[in-house]
Amino acid sequence: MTGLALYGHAFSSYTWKALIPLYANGTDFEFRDVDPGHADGPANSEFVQSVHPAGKFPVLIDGDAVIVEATAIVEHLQVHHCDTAPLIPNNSATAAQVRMLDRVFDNYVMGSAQRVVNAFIADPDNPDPAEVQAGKVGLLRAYRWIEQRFDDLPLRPHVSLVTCAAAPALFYGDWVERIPGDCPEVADYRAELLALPAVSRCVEGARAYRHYFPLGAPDRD
Ligand SMILES: N[C@@H](CCC(=O)N[C@@H](CS)C(=O)NCC(=O)O)C(=O)O
Repeated sequence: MTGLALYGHAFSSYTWKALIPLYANGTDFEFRDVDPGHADGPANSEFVQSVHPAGKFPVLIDGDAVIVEATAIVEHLQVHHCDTAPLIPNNSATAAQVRMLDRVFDNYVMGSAQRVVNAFIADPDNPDPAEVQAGKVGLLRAYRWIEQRFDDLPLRPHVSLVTCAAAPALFYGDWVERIPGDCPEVADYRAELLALPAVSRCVEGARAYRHYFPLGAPDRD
């Protein structure tokens, strides 16, 4: 046992972001489930509340170290637990671009999807139309930004920090607002990501929780 433990939920996009590098590197770790239906769920949630500045997951424990924020968890894994799959390129100019993409996927793909999801959580029968519209417009704008720059961006090789951010963001983003026909590279990239063993393991691990998706999960993927 390495002393590594990840607090999170199998359906949570940001938990996937931490699970993908752990799975890709075959890292030994304990998953501490925060689902209320899990025997330790309430205690695990309480722990997350006590250590995260906003009470959010994932949270990684590595011996005495507590690491919060999914990007920081990936960076920590790169430094301390990276074996076969390097997560941040050695070339510092490429690494800067990788970190830029990480922000784009978190803030403008996942962040836009989250606006719509949050509107449905707040009022499932009457979600705030302004929030739904803003989230969907934000998603389309982000998809097109990526599409237009596709060949110039370090989206590959897998599995990098970009893979960790892009896979959950495009998986759930597409459930909120489908990647449109004028973004074929982004649509193909999503399919490529979902076929990666570490990502597919997350998709399968989350399948039992699809009823949690506030907009209703589509019958695909
Ligand atoms: N910026 C955080 C976002 C984490 C986040 O939003 N986690 C969600 C699950 S995907 C969560 O904890 N939701 C429950 C809550 O906010 O109470 C990160 O990158 O780790």
